[in-house]
Amino acid sequence: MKAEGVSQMSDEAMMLISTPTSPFGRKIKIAAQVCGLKARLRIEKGDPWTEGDKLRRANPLGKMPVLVTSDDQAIYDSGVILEFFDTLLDTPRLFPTAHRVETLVFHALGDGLIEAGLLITYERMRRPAEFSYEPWIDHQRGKLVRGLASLVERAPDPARPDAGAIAIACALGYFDWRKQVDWRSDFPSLVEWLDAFSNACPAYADTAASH
Ligand SMILES: N[C@@H](CCC(=O)N[C@@H](CS)C(=O)NCC(=O)O)C(=O)O
Repeated sequence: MKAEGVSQMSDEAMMLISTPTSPFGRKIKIAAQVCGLKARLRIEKGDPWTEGDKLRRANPLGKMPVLVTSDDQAIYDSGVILEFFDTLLDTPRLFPTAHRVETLVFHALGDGLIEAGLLITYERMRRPAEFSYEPWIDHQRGKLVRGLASLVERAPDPARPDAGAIAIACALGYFDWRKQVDWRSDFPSLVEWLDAFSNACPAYADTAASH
């Protein structure tokens, strides 16, 4: 699969390699609905832990999500896939021109929250308990606490499902599942933010995985 030279496509189908629970994959599923591209997506399950899995063939880093176009071009990571979706529209919706830099920063914050949460979860689930290193977990949790506190001060408009709001909503949904932080108790104003986002963007509820 080629990873370079992405060509503009017509209405052909695209394969999304992900899992039902991947928070980065959820960003893509929500964005596809927001952009009216959902019908073109065929979702295939990837497995980062298995040698020879289609995920590793599509992305040498073995990370999901990966989008594979009808002409067999592999596009990753999730932020690049979002940028790619925008190129298929007449007017960008995920990184709107009028708010592009602000959206990129909120998107980076959402991704960073997911990454820190993922590192905590991997430390707990993948590393044998006797090797688990609590200061590292605390270091990652610090990112979650500071990041969420910054969102209490200033968050993207929850009524506008752009890439920044989508990434932050997926981070909060991921913490609901894996409970790296008790964000609903510690940051109650973000509960209101997520409710408002969910009302404005039905794709959020549609993409909730049954864990
Ligand atoms: N920066 C990447 C991160 C993707 C990522 O870390 N995905 C996780 C699953 S949610 C994964 O594939 N982990 C397996 C691994 O890191 O080997 C993106 O935005 O797509």
